[in-house]
Amino acid sequence: MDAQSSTQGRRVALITGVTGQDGSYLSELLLAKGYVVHGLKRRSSSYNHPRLEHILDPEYPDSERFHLHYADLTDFSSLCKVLRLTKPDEVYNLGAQSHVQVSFELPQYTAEASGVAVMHMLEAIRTTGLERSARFYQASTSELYGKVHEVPQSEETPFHPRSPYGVAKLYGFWAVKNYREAYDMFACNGILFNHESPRRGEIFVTRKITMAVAKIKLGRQECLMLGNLDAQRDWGHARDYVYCMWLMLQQEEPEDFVIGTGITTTVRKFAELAFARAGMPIHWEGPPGVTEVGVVSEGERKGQAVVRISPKYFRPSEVDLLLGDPTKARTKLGWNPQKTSLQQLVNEMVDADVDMATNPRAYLKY
Ligand code: NDP
Ligand code: GDR
Repeated sequence: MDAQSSTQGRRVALITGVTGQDGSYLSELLLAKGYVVHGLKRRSSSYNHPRLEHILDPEYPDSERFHLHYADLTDFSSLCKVLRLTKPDEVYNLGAQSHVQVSFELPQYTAEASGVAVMHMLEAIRTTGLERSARFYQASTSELYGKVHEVPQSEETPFHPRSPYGVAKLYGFWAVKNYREAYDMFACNGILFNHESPRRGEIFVTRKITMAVAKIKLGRQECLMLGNLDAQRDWGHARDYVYCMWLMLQQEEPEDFVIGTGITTTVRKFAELAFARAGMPIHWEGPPGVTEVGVVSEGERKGQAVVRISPKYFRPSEVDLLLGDPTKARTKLGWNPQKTSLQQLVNEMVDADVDMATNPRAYLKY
């Protein structure tokens, strides 16, 4: 396909990580805005883009403007090839090994896919001669703050990452700043706090909880195992956050922005809200010394959902408290940090998971 000849004057976007949670929402947003959207997909031995299935359906109104290309962030030549073919006006670098706990198991790969790959993308843009025309968004993260030095966390708060993932993302953050300063590229970091949705990956804590709510309610799962219940996160909705990514690339000058709701909640509270949505009180269980409650008999916990604390899910070093200060995004971008409340997010995720657990094709709706 000659990608350029089919743009018909439309703006062109390239999304790495298009098969992920954010990639799917961003694709919908950009297609609705009239863009031609190109996405990178990795080769996999099995079908790996269920979050895009509805967009790939020829019945989807903008399907003909959506294109997938094989590439990998760790393969520089594949990035140059896709950039040369598509000549994007906007590049959204969302691809990463994005799981914090997994990054302790795969530190080197995480460094490459979530850190050095940012340099690959920036350098590939220069190599293909797009550095004056293409605007670049980097998916930076509140994990950069890591160990708590100040709350709420703003664009001025110092970084202290607490995982190989955070360290890799720190490299990417500074690569973006450096290319902006050195080559005058339009490159921005969005420092995004946690954002969730029914499309969230299944091993992140919110989705793990809401899927368990659905399965326990339907009698298909006995209990939910969790790690640190006291961690506090600033959770927003992914759909609201991808809009902010787009806004950042529409500004006159490239700048970095913190994106969060300004409200923080414990993992424990999220679980309570999720099980309450399905009408189930929680019975907390855990090894003595780890929680206040020991394991009890089935009779004692009748009618309650069992949530068991397991040290298996504790991290070698934890990020205890994240709370974003979205003042700059609110004032400069006109972005509304509280468009979706936590209760609305929990309700949407639980309801979707109950629906999907009973109807296997229901995922196409979410
Ligand atoms: P997901 O884990 O849902 O998606 C990650 C995407 O990256 C997937 O499309 C994945 O492909 C792709 N990917 C992974 N490794 C490679 C590689 N080597 N080459 C090409 N693509 C690769 O993440 P989210 O959508 O939740 O997050 C998007 C980005 O934002 C990530 O960079 C994440 O680190 C960052 N971020 C996320 C936050 C959140 O709360 N969601 C908060 C702050 C930052 P595949 O489907 O094949 O695995
Ligand atoms: P996080 O998200 O590490 O903040 O990274 P995750 O949902 O994995 O963990 C949030 C908090 O919950 C605690 N926790 C558990 N976590 C998981 N995954 N599974 C459990 O069973 C469990 N029990 C308790 C964790 O210890 C942690 O404190 C996400 C990712 O999307 C990153 O890519 C992104 O950069 C940051 O958010 C902002």
